[in-house]
Amino acid sequence: MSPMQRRDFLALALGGAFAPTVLRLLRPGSPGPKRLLQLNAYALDAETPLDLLGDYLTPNELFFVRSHWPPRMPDPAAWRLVIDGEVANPLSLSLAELKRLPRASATCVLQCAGNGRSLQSPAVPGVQWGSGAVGNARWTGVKLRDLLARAGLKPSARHLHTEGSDAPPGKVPAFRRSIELDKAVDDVIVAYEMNGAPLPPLHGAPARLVVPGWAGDHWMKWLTRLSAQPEPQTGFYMDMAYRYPKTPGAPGVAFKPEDMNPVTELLVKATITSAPIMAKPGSTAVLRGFAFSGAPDIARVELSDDDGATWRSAVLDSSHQPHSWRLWRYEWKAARPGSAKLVVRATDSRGAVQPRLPVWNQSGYLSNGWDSATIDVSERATSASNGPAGPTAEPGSKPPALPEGEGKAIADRACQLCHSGDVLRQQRLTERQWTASITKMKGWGAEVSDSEAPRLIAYLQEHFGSGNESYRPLIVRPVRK
Ligand SMILES: Nc1nc2c(c(=O)[nH]1)N[C@H]1C(S)=C(S)[C@@H](COP(=O)(O)O)O[C@H]1N2
Ligand SMILES: [Mo]
Repeated sequence: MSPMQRRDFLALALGGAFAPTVLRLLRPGSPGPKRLLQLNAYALDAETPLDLLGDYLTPNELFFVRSHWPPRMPDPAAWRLVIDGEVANPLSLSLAELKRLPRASATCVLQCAGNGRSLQSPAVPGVQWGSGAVGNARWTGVKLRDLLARAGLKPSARHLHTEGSDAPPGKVPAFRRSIELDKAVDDVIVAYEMNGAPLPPLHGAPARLVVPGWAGDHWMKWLTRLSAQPEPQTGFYMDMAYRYPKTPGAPGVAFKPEDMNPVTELLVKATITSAPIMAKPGSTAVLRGFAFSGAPDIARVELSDDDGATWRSAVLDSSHQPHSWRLWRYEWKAARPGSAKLVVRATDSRGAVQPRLPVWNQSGYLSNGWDSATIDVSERATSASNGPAGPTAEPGSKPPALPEGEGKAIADRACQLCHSGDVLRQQRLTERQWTASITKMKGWGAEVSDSEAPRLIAYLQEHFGSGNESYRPLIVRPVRK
């Protein structure tokens, strides 16, 4: 359990009014309610509670959602996928035509580059994902290699520019991306099915890219165009965003774009999905989780109860495909009474070892520090296990308003063009970070006059400054099949 989730759990467990709910959730074998934790009402950002990520395949209705802005979902009957650029025969395919081409499947992990952002220290701006912006699914569609062969790829093509049907509000730059052609023709799929069902609208229907081993920003949803080009795509979402330090620096010191490389492969990472919170001395505690990497497989998952001095291997599940996750299971012998902290790390099939701390970067990408669980060893232990993180509100309830204050009206008007107030409520930023964010957002169309800016920044800094511990994902998104 991450520190944030543990805090949530403790807040839940200690809140008297919620005690009956907590007891119900903690009853051994109780599956608990199944729902996503919504971090942003619009554009929708919702993560999966870790206790629901215990299966090899993540069910579609529990799969995390991350969209930059409200989708414009294509009408499947009118939809076409255009393939053009450096090709001899440009194509325009209907969904029926796409489905007539040879089928290909892959079971692999989709993880948002920002998963685990809330664990970066010092805090960074953005949707404060816990550890659940990740899932493993079976994707089916057509190999990109086959499509490009049909289109007659020219040797001048080096990069594949990708576009979806969604468009940003205001002056926000479009989410345009590109992928190196070597990767595109290796194992990328244009997928129209997810876990055997038609690709759900929130996940990119009628078709999306599946880029095994690479972070979610490459997995274009609501795909409309693939264009083979000699050069990579340019613009904010290539040149500024989705970049990761070439070499680690001092935490809190922003990197220049040229000191970073584009985010491509995922980093090796193990996550705990279930662990007891108490155990009797002499008993055996079972911990479970998943592990994945940008490498095709995980070689080892190890746990330590002495802060990394000694490690013992977990048992890896046999279910596996290249770039899917490995479920793991570990039995820990509870010895002395007291509080024990177990940490977990994974090693991938290329020998990369998960680090104790993630590499700090100003966007909080690819956070992969050791996960941990704390077990209280006591004669009085019952068989409680870690329940789901959050929520503290009933499904369907409205997000709370922003706190009263001089700048509230400005925040209500200017910030919520692109995202709900939830995103403000979860930040923990310094005045400097708020100032930089407001400058960026003004460039993107947020209407903040020069006289309003200082009042807005003071308001945000007062309520959502570093040290803001008030945020919890409060809104539960009911699951619809
Ligand atoms: N068209 C489009 N595709 C997109 C996005 C988007 O905002 N628009 N978000 C990307 C990001 S950042 C991620 S992490 C994944 C999330 O996919 P999911 O919502 O199916 O989990 O979609 C990617 N594809
Ligand atoms: Mo993402």
